[in-house]
Amino acid sequence: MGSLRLWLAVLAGLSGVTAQEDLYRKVFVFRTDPSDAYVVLRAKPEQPLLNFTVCLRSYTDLTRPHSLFSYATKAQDNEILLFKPKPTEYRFYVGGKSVTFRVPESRGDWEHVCASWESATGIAEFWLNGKPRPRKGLQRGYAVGAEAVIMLGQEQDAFGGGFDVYNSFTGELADVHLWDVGLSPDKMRAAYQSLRLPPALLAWRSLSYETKGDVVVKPRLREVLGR
Ligand SMILES: *[C@@H]1O[C@H](CO)[C@@H](O)[C@H](O)[C@H]1NC(C)=O
Ligand SMILES: [Ca+2]
Repeated sequence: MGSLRLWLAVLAGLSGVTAQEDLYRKVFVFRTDPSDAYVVLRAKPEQPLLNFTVCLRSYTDLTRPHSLFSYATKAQDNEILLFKPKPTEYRFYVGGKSVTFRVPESRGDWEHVCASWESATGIAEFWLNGKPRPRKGLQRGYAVGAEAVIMLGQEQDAFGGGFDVYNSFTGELADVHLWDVGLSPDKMRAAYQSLRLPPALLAWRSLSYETKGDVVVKPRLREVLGR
């Protein structure tokens, strides 16, 4: 483990082993297809979210539907969901309603996405590889529940469960962040470029997580920006 800052804790409510770790230059590898593996991320917003931004980077050759980020509350399993139903579409859910962002088919490289939402206007932004797609709107006036199970690898159809393995993620995930603000365009680009970022509810450089099943943390094989 060397310099790895890792400690273990058993959390009340969910039996299992949790790590808090700086995952700089590391990835989660979900090895099987379909997969029953998942990673639970620990973050507890102190109050309902009226603004948020979620960003992550993925590397996969899946063409079937798959979940990238699943944030479920007891009242709504699709409270926040980033889902890729097919190679040319991302679907972004807030409070169970969704908007679709069409994207060019990936050239088989890492893809960086950020999705943000603002309650006051209902404006949803979707950034792909540091560039915004045309903005859309949903759930104006809504508040995202703070008590949530946040998960990578599976799409929740119930609070912490209800998985369909044919919506699971297979491949590599990295640079996962969640902020309780809408990031400015500069910060959206900074996230894509892996530059310095504002303090976050979930940050890749100090991620509290618990893995279940066939998912492992590995060093990156190369720089994600293709340099
Ligand atoms: C949400 O964002 C809007 C627009 O930036 C801002 O006016 C508002 O104060 C923010 N609300 C919260 C609770 O952060
Ligand atoms: Ca669901």
